[in-house]
Amino acid sequence: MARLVIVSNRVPIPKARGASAGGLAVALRDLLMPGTMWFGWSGRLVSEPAPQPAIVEARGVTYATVDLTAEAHRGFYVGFANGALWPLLHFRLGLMHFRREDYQGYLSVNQSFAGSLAPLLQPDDTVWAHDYHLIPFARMLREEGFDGRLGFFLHVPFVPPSMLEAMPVARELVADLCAYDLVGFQTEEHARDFRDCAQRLLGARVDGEWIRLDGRRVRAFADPIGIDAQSFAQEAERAASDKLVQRVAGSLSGRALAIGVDRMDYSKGLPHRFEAFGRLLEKHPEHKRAIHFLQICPRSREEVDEYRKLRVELDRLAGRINGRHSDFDWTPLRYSTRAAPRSTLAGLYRIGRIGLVTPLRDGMNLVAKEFVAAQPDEDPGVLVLSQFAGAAQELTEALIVNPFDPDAIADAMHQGLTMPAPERRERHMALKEKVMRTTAQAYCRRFIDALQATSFTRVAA
Ligand code: GDG
Repeated sequence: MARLVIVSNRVPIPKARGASAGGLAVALRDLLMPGTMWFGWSGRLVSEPAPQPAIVEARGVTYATVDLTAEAHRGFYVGFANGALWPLLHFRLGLMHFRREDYQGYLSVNQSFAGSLAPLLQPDDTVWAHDYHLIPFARMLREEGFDGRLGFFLHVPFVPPSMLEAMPVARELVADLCAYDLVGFQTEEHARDFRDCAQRLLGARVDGEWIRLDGRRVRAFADPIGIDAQSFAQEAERAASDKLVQRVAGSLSGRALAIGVDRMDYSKGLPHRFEAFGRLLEKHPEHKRAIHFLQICPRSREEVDEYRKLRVELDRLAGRINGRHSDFDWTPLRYSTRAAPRSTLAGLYRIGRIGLVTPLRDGMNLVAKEFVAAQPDEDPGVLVLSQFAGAAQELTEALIVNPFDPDAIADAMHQGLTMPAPERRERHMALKEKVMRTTAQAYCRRFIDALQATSFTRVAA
């Protein structure tokens, strides 16, 4: 079988500290069979990047990484990827800051990635690139002479043509995505929006999942990502003996726990969620002193202004809600910006009576799936899930809410807190069956199979 080469912005070399909070490292863990290569940025900023990638072998996997200069990182990562593409793809045009020089920086980092990887490739390698940092990567790798299979998966949402057109380099981005053989999205809606963009912006012909352009065919399909549900469920069960989980459980004094776990990101709907919790206590005062809301939100991308502003906003809201509702012996909202170890997280989900997953937009949202996998079958909690998370397409037995409406979230929390056990069990069984079926392994297999099938049509079309 052809060697698999994964390419992503950050490379989670085993034991590298601080590299594991993001969704990608968690989701691809099961793909790393001996012989695989993972290529990308080392996470280091240097004044003179080495001409060759650094190579580290761990458990049979080759990790090849390159360094960046602070200036390249600013344009590529802070400026274009996270300052322009991320807000655009999360439907936040007002937060999109486009600067030509950032886009140029984005192109040159992709160019240097392609130039560094090309000499390490064998002709029959299968290359799978991940996420919005690497949109032009396929075109550039082709220009370096690579002719093997090239796939791309977008972890975040995609937007309809009317919104994408606000991006001054929209045509270039769509054309660059079409240089891949296979482009995967979290949901059918995102895949369709991309095909519509190819049609409207490039005049491509669309035939089912296929896009025909300049004598080539590209397939754009939905491949929803999942988690390793079985092992996460076992981890959650084991975590009952975790010291921190026991301390949190003890501190509840029999009260219900509502839990949220998100990178601190404006797409996750955290201010609306905090508001919603305040509304719950006002509209349904029977829950006063009967619930704790724990929000874990590790700090993220603090080099981007919007993220710093979000932190200030959350500090203010948490202070206001606790100031208003606390009692001398009861603090309703606990909020931590430190990352929790994964096993602790699993244990905390398990004792959660309500899982709050209310992003304003999200490609998938793995926390929703982790919460379901961690719940005890005999007395499960209830998932409150945003209609704008990709996960809502599958997890229809959750309480689906509009995340822009704090009252609707509050009402769903109330419904969850008062839901009879048989209904909780019925919903949970249906959700768990789906989470156990659409796993990370199934996602990877589907993508690789599709990539191996589609690439042969590239030349023939
Ligand atoms: C992108 C897309 C898509 C969070 N806090 C801690 C921690 N986490 C883990 C969660 C989960 C992961 O990080 C977050 O994944 P999400 O899917 O929720 O969100 P993004 O980071 O935005 O990921 C998203 C994903 O890619 C995969 O395709 O679903 O839509 O935006 O696994 O558990 N892990 C630990 N401590 C924490 O404090 N250990």
